[in-house]
Amino acid sequence: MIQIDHVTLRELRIPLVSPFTTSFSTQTARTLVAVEVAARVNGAEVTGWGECGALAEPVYSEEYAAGAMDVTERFLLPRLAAAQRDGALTAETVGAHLEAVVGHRMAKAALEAAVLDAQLKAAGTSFATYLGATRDRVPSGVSVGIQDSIPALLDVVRRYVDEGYQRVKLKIQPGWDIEPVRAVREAHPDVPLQVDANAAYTLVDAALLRRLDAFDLLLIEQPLAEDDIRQHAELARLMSTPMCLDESVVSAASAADAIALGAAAVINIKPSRVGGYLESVRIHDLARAHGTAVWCGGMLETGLARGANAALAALPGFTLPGDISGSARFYERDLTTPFAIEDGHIAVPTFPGLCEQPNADALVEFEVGSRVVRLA
Ligand code: OSB
Ligand code: MG
Repeated sequence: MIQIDHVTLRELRIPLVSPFTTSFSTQTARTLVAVEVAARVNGAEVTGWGECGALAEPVYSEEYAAGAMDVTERFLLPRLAAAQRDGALTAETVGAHLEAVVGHRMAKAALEAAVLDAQLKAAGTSFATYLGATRDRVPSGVSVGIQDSIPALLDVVRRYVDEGYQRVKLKIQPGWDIEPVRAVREAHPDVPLQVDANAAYTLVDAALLRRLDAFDLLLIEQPLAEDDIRQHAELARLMSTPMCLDESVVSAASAADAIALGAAAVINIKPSRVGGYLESVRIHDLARAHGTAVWCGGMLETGLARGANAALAALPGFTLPGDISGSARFYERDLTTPFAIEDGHIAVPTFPGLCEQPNADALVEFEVGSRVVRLA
């Protein structure tokens, strides 16, 4: 059982090494909320950390960083305070205590991660051990944003392939699809390649999207809107490229629907999007039972969550390389010891909990605001 004394919510703004452009935005910095939980576990004082996946603006999903901070303070933390007054709080019950609040999965995920981190640090247990991870390193994939030109794209992809990345994911959108994918495939005939549209197309584009079948892609990720699970199933029947869902899968329940409808041959499990690591494990288990491949997606995680994603991706059902690149792909300075890609892989952390204690100077450098909420 855990007893939280107070929670510090920090809004951080961390510059990116290069702009990251998707069909929904161009980011030059990662704005995120870091959750620090100061607690007692079996009498010992511990600090746990969680990172909220929400971006600065509600353009990937409906959540956004300032909103996550607000809902956490106003509606999530009071529920955890009530739960611990009843003496019933553990990381495993955080999800149930927050269930009455609709949505806000990224805010819930960050809080659950921070409580779980505190609990595992108190026990001296690594996240990989807690999860039952079966590998000590995971293959590293890279997500490549939309570029200004095809030569610029080829330069960027060449650099990542030379760094050892095991698969390349290209962001696509209408007007930046067939030709960039063709150019990368011609330059790298053997590289494992996939595309991500972030919901930029409609079923009317089916004939265009079918042309991607010529490029031997591992999968196409989320071509249609978040709500269009049934339409993804229709599109999947029209294409030979395996259909993968990201935005549409927000829970184990929606994953079950997507699998049953034939909308997802593959699922991108992004812990923040689905409400946390524990729901991620449930989706992994469900997908594995159905023979549906999964891989671990990302939200430009800092060191507060990158290693935890690697531990999750070390479960046996994660059969495709994830968007778990080295810290240097996004950040010149990370909040923790940076994760480095070695021989195309990221090592699964062995330290207790989900992350290292963040560097205090880095927190100061990147902080744009903070709030302390007392629970005890
Ligand atoms: O769709 O997977 C996505 C980043 C922000 C929002 C959505 C997505 C992404 C990425 C980057 O593709 C994944 C990463 O390396 O963190
Ligand atoms: Mg995606």
